[in-house]
Amino acid sequence: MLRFASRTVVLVSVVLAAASWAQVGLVPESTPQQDPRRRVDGHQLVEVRVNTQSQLDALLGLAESVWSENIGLGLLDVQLPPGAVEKLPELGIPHRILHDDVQSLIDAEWAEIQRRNTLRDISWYENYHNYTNVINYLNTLAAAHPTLATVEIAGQSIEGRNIPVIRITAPGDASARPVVFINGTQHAREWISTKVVMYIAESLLTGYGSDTRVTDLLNECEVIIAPIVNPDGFVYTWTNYRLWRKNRRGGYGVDLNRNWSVGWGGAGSDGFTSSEVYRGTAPFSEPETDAIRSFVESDGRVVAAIDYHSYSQLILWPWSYDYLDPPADELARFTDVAYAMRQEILNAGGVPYSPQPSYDLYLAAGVASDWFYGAANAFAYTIELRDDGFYGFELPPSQILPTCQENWPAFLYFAEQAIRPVVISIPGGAPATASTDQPTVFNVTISDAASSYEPGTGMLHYRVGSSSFTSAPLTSLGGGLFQAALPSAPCGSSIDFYITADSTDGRTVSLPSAGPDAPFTATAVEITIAFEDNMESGTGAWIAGVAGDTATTGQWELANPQGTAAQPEDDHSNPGTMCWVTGALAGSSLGTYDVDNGATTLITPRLDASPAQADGIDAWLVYYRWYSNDQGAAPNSDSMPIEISNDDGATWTQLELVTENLNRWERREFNIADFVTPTDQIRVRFVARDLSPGSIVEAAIDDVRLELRGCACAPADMNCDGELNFFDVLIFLDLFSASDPAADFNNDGEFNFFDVLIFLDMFSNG
Ligand code: 0X9
Ligand code: ZN
Repeated sequence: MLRFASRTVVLVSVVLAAASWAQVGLVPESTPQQDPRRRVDGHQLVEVRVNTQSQLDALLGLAESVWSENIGLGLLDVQLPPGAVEKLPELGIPHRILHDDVQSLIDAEWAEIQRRNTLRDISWYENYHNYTNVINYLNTLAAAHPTLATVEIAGQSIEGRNIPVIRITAPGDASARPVVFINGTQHAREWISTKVVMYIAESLLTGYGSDTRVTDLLNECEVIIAPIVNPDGFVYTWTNYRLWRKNRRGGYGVDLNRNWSVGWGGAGSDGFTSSEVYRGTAPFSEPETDAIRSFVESDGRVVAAIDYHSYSQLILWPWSYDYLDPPADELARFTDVAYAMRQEILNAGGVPYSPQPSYDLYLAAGVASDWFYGAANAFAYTIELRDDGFYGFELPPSQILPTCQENWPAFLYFAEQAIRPVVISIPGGAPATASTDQPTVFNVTISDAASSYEPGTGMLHYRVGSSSFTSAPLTSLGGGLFQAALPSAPCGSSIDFYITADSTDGRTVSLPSAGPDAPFTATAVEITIAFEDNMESGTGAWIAGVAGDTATTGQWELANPQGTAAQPEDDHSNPGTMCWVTGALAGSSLGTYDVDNGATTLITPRLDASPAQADGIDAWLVYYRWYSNDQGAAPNSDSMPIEISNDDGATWTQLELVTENLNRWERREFNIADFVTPTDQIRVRFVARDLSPGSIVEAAIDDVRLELRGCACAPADMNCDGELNFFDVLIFLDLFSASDPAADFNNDGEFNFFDVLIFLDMFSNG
């Protein structure tokens, strides 16, 4: 049972009311008189590969600090003191030096911060700022938006510094609005996290009233942002040691992200004060974590949270303290929203962030996001910001703004999804083409973690050409999975569509969110199946295994797979049982028949895509794939390249590099011309590989097709003579008055004004 402590919240008097942003950005950082900062001259940043626990133990004895996320077997970034790197060969640990002198990284960063301090006209997000400056900037932001924001103090650190939070919501009574809580800098050295959450605060404040999504969001919820949860540690990184992680308890420090109660004391935390992951003497023994806990509990409205860290570019969901997943519907929601956030980041021109369960990285007991999810019942992620390890914690000031900009749309999406009760997604992506003679079927998921989906309200809305929208209910396939079917339509016509679902409290959620104002669009095309194999009738001309393959188990085979936690029990075809799979047997453990010690290659028969060289015809490759690499001792260290050749296998071009671990069949389709010129020498190969010992790799392929899609004649070219003229109009009118299906341009079974409209539309648009 949770104990909800009540706490009086102190309103901070807001200062600097009239200051402009630029002024605040130019407040000079205080430079200590005599520089007491600890130096780490000669320390090296080294990438190592540890294969055994005893190697890991020896390495941890040598290392000053582990920088990478992954404190386990496999690849690690470690900071080594002078002389340590020479000991790696005798321990049998292969290594690569990433930076020869960590101090020079720190010096370069400091020099750049000083240089930028002298620049005029740079925004607050183009340089790092110290604690005092952050607090001033936060107060200034609130003062500039007094109807939207208030700053409060959640509590004090061990050394008595304030832990501020800013509440942001639309004017009016906010007491019933759900709260989205985000924080930065639990870990002192992860400076970028403070910048990102401040940027989110400022974007919300400036977007209210001008950006409809922000306005809607703040009308519906309150966002609470704690930019610096660990003020003492943060100050210490500025004044004493740049690479300090923990709080300042006793001078040795407690890792605040091991001090939360859920799973406290377990794996990936330590009872020794000297450890980087020292958990403290009890859950919430530290005033910093306790302040946030009681703030959140006394508020009582938090429904979603993100704890921002750096680095590694990851989007992590629970659980972190053990190899456990949330219940299936909540897991689907975590997975879907995380992949959508990744896409938002990419769409903003950002760098790739990998979505995955926290435990995939390593177990870490007592982390904030487990507490938010497990104790506060919130939809909670940990996000590891830039970079991927080149600069690590010393992310150059030039990357602050890009990191903020890429994370803002991901946050906005997250907050919208988190406060809205129902989340709709299309797992394989919205179809880009539809058929001229049969419905185009695709899957839709409606994730319903909050049990607030109103059954039966899932709808597909579509229109052919510029007619009005028709609505059709989705067909339930069970477990939150639905099927939608676009109607067939005349070749070349466009079909706009969107999906909606209602929540039990009467709200309608739409995908895309703007519904009819910005729908998906598919183009109707004639589809000729040039090749199709559901794998039910033998291996045919498929090639399983090539010279150079190195896998010793789990080679590709055509079989009816035995289901495990990593591979499917059922193939994809219905009816059917057979698919290509990497070792079909289940074996005694997950690691028995997975891919081990190298690569195994599967190549399709030679496919003829040459008709696609004609005008208006595209050759599309369609397949269903299964991939799993998120279990075992070194999860997510492998990937499966899928490549295409147009010269019978002499050269290859990548179609996709599979890393998703959705543990379900996924449909993928590619327009071949986007990758290689379509020829009659097309082959596709699937390379499942285990490059990292200890990683479980399973893959499967089914239902491969080559489809030729296009329009032989323009849709209004009724006699198909390549010209649009009076004769086509005549033919159309004839067919129309005879109620011939060929004149039913919106395929609704009726012959009316809309069909004429669509015909005329197509006639005038060619
Ligand atoms: O170890 C942590 O606290 C976080 N990584 S960091 O490098 N910023 O310190 C990650 C915590 C998320 N949970 C797991 N990775 N299990
Ligand atoms: Zn961290």
